[in-house]
Amino acid sequence: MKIESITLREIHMRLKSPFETSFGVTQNRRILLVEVVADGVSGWGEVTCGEAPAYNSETTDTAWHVISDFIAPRLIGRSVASASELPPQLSQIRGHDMAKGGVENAMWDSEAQIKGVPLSKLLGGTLEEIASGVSLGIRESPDLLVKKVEEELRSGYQRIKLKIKPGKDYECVAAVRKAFPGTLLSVDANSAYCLEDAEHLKRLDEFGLLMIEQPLNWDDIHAHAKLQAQIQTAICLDECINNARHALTAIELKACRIINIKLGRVGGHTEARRVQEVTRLNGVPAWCGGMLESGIGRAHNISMSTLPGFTLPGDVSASHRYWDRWMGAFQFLNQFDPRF
Ligand code: OSB
Ligand code: MG
Repeated sequence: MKIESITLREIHMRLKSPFETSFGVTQNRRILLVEVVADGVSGWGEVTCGEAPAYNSETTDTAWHVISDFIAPRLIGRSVASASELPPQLSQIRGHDMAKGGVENAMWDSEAQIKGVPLSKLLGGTLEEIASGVSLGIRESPDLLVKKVEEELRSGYQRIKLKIKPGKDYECVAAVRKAFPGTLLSVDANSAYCLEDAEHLKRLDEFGLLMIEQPLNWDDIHAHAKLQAQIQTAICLDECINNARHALTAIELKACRIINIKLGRVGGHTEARRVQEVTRLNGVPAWCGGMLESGIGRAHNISMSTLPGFTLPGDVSASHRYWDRWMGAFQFLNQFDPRF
């Protein structure tokens, strides 16, 4: 398959309502879509970084720069037998995994179309149905949160994840747990705590949570190992895991008992599949994380979630929870909207 062209497009979409995490509030998204044409066939991918370097170090602008100036020039004109050959070609570019992932995943889409097989099957997916959870941003009050959880459970979601931060943790979780004693419930701190908070985090043990996601520093596997030894709730690592080596390190150090796999964070389908293999071979449950993607990123996430290692419900909730179809189109055409 000859890579003929790579086109980057920035689209602006406004979330139906603000999404608050411990690192900030997101309302207006600047998303990069990647179109790769190989053998005349167009494939699409999405770069999943945020607008600011708050979740990890990448941003919409760093991805634009790295794809335009380093990734695309290395790939255009090359021939590959599979999209899985792209990562070695990009290994001299350190980091920028979300930028790389957006391009690689577009190539996987081209390959699936050229070979006439669904992407999920091309990746080696075996599941015919996947379970879906939802991620709920931080709310004003525990009451509002409970109302929201009720609504999502009525829609059929199989796991509820609550974003937490210091001051918005114990009472919120207590209220939800009291209202829904049997629900599969987890929390995500996005690195809002430090090891000295271990006693405080231990208080969450009483709620029988499925997991606490990334409580400590975004790049500190060792500290999570120390915390996991002190709390009963399973730690799930998100930000800390950028590749299969990190996953193995975290498992061997007992820094977590569950792993969240995000396609962008690990640099695309090829590495995501390896991370999934490491978790599966070590008996560690994995699930697919989300990054408030548009439908293109979400479609890739869903294909990935059919691999056999994905044993827990993922953050693959419906696009209509975040996006209004008409608003999206409007923003796309109005690049000079003052809100951006
Ligand atoms: O940590 O999982 C996260 C959104 C933005 C940045 C980080 C995270 C999230 C989510 C959203 O939890 C999940 C989704 O896309 O539905
Ligand atoms: Mg997370």
